[in-house]
Amino acid sequence: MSASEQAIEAMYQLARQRYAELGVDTEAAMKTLATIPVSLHCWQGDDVGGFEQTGESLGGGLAVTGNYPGKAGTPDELRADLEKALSLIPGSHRLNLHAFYLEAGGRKIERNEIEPAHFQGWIDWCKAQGLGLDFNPTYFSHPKADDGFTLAHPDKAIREFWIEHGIACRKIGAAMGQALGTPCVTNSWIPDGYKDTPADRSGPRRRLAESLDAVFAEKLDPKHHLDAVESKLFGIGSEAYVVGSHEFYLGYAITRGTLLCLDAGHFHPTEVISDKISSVMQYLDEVLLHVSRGVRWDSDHVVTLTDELRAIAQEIVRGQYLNRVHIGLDFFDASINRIAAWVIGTRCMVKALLEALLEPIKMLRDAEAAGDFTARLALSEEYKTLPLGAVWDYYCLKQGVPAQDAWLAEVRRYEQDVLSRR
Ligand code: RNT
Ligand code: ZN
Repeated sequence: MSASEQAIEAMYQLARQRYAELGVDTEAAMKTLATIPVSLHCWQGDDVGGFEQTGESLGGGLAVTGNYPGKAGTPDELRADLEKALSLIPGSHRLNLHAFYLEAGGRKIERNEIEPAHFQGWIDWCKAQGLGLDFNPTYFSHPKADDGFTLAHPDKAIREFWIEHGIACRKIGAAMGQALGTPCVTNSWIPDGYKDTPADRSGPRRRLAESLDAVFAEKLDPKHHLDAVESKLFGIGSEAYVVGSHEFYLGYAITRGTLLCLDAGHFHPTEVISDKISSVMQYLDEVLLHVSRGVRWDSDHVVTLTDELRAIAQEIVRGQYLNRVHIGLDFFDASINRIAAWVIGTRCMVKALLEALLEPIKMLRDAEAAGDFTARLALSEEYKTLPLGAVWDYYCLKQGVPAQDAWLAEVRRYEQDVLSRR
């Protein structure tokens, strides 16, 4: 053991004692943590570019700022970058893929004609890496999405095209789930909306419900495949009206039995998804989270250990929702090293889950039940400075990934050896 490993071990033993005094078993927390997958979004690695190579620029009101060198330009590069990132993140996780990351051997395949075969490379790689796979239809960055409408488009032919894309994607998701032995969550997000005040708010929503019903018409085995629908408050170019609002999809998910996807960046700035989880769980079997960080106009900054991230993790653990909440990430930043962005965001998510698992919740609940709100506030403030970092470092060590900031040197080395040569 190196000196720094010895220090981590010693600090952990003290931390373990401190948590034990509060009735918390750090070993049990780490054991549970190792079973919680986080779905890493492929699109952080190439600025939501995809591999269709049609020259189409990023659409759907999505924007990635920055031009940090070394962006992945091929599936092999993206996989190599993901392998590097995953080697620096403790635990075993999942990959979240978008449909336009297909591998078609240089041929142009229309979105409504994609098949599981176009994702075999990803499936094989995930199998080799021990990763589960999640999937997303790509309803943007396409000429048929250029006027801002897809599934809710007034033109029936365009709606049909996108319905066919949705159906194709569910088949692909089911094939992924079957091949990997873990259900694939296929999440539908569409950009549809208006920049300015609509004259008809209802028509597009009626069309969206009909289109989604057509997409989801075929029942798929939940052992292999789960559907999710994702709402948004506004996007660039859809500031006044988004067809797929929160109320729209909450109602849709409840009545149709799909998952609801809550993206942390898709609500009013003072609204938080941490408060929504326990509400929607009263009516839904399962939810998907897109853990993100909204900053002013942007809904997709790299996840950091904010109060809201900690609250999200607390709600999942406190509510005993670990088997009903699928945790996915959704951010994109091209102004810093893209692999570091994945590592920072995912390590923060896992760290927040560890903090939640280490929470002396019984003390807080007892105080609350006794009506002793003084103690509830006093203790929750004291618990904020429990030695989480000591357990986190030890967990990284035990999981065989760099502890503390040692991962950054690995990213720098990779940048020098691989990224700077692209
Ligand atoms: C967009 C949604 C959606 C996308 C990805 C790329 O606002 O959050 O989840 O970020 O599908
Ligand atoms: Zn999202």
